[in-house]
Amino acid sequence: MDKSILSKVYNLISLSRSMSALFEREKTTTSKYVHATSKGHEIIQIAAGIQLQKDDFLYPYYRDDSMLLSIGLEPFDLMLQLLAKSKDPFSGGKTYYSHPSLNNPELPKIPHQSSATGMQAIPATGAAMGLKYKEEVGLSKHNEDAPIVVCSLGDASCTEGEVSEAFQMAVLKKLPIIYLVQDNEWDISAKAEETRAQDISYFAKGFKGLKVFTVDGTNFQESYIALQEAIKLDIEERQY
Ligand SMILES: Cc1ncc(C[n+]2csc(CCOP(=O)(O)OP(=O)(O)O)c2C)c(N)n1
Ligand SMILES: [Mg+2]
Repeated sequence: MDKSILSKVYNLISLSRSMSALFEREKTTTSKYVHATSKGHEIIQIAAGIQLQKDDFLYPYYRDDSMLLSIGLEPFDLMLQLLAKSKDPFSGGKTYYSHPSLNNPELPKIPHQSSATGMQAIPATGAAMGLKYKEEVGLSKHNEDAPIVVCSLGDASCTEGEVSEAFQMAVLKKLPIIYLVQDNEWDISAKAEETRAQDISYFAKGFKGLKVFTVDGTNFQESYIALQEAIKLDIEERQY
């Protein structure tokens, strides 16, 4: 793998991990309220974020700090939101920490986030439907850089009904969307055995036509290659 990619990734991981350490420091005066960092999830998030283009749509969830850094946001941007400052690039300090929304011409687009877990699945699928429609009616061109949607989810949020509805529609309409599920086997205070009868890879395979990749999200090469393939598939499969 290209050494410049690996060195960029290493820097992003170190940056993200040091931000988590700072935010979680016991005596810190910066953040006393609840927020989840991306600790332990850095690699899969960065493998996804560095492959996104400016016209793609991203639906991250509250744990996706590393993904936000890897699409080009600065630690300062995330800190402005953490401290609810008016110059926060997401919502001018109006939304909860790590509930990003972004309309920067140079970065992937992030529609506004809800705090209810899994709620991003249906709007994200709708955005994919919109991308497909624009190509079908000639409002945008289909080429190898055609935009896609990435919807990031936690494992427990996938036990919710709306995620099933989103999967159903994505395969029925052959939509350009990747559901990136980060499985840490936890749902705040409940373990995987308490929240689900099977893991999400097994569950997702029940949706005929949904291509499922299962990777070790702490292995960069494996994560990067699977996402690269998923992005390529999404673009290739939508030939109208
Ligand atoms: C609909 C809904 N139910 C419950 C909550 C409370 N809640 C916030 S985070 C969370 C755990 C989600 O776990 P998972 O999706 O696996 O994400 P993780 O934090 O483990 O990455 C819960 C239950 C919520 N925000 N929304
Ligand atoms: Mg979880």
